[in-house]
Amino acid sequence: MTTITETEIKEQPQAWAKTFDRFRSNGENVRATLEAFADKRLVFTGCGTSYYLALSAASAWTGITGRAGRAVTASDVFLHPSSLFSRTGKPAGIVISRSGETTEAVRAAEFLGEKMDAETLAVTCRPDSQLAGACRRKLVAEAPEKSVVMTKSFTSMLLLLECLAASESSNNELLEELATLSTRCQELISRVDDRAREIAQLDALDHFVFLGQGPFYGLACESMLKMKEMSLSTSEAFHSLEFRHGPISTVTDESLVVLLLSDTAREQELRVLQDVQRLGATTMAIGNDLQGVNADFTFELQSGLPDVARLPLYMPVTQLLAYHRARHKGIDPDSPKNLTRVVVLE
Ligand code: F1P
Repeated sequence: MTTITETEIKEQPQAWAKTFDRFRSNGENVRATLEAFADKRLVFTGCGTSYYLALSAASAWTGITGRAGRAVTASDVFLHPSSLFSRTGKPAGIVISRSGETTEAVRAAEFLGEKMDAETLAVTCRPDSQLAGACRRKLVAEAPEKSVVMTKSFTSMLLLLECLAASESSNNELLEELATLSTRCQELISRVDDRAREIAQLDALDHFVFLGQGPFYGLACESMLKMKEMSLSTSEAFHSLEFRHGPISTVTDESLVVLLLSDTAREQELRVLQDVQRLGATTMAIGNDLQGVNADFTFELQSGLPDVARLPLYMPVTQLLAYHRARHKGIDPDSPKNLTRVVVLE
């Protein structure tokens, strides 16, 4: 019996194609947004999954445009602004929220726009939301979801922000690479689903660690959150090399360490995987050109794309791992424990 969550994970190819097409037909709005953002320091913000999206999007924005972007939690924007913003110069804020109704995200947008007179852009799946109304501009991802946990909305909004960065830097080659992700995702999901389920059904595993550097760290955090939200498993995320600086002490033979492998830091990242393998962990690598990689499980993306162009492709693998783990434990991913679709505060 399928679920809403599985359906939406497998709808990612269509969501990415529609999101990309909507972006390309939205040229005037994109140009106006980029003009408003010119010479501004960009602050990416959100909550939960949308904060982890902000982490990856800010890192990708910096790598693509050469202009500094940073990610902060929406709550810190209005609760600890002096710890975030310099007293001189105005940032521009990109506020990310699937629902557009998360109180902290709306409050962050209002603080940026009203208290700091900053330019604000809503990135959301709901064009008619409070957030869209609280921001001066909006970009919409074509990824409406019924599920509580975010899957296609995360990757579609990430794709949207990468398209924005590619437009900012007039990088048409990157835009063309991003246009191919939908087809690549369709092939990937059909190729990896069964193996993700087999691994998720290994009862010997009970501790899940996701590792990533640079723009992959936000993806590692989101993969950790999916595993927690859907399967209620012990799950953690770290910058890959940071794992040696203490958290590695928790590795046992029940650990599955998943490396979201980059090209940029490939050799150093693979050494971490060897270290944890020597400690008895089961290891998994997701990335490009994995022939000869010494890991218990490898998920080859077959993308041929550079790091920043292939970021969304990692997520269906870890989403399916978490989804199948939940089903194996008899948990309904459509009704995650203690969670609601939107966190609304009084
Ligand atoms: C943010 C969020 C989700 C979480 C749950 C509650 O939602 O924290 O990340 O999985 O659904 O809301 P949004 O602001 O992106 O709508």
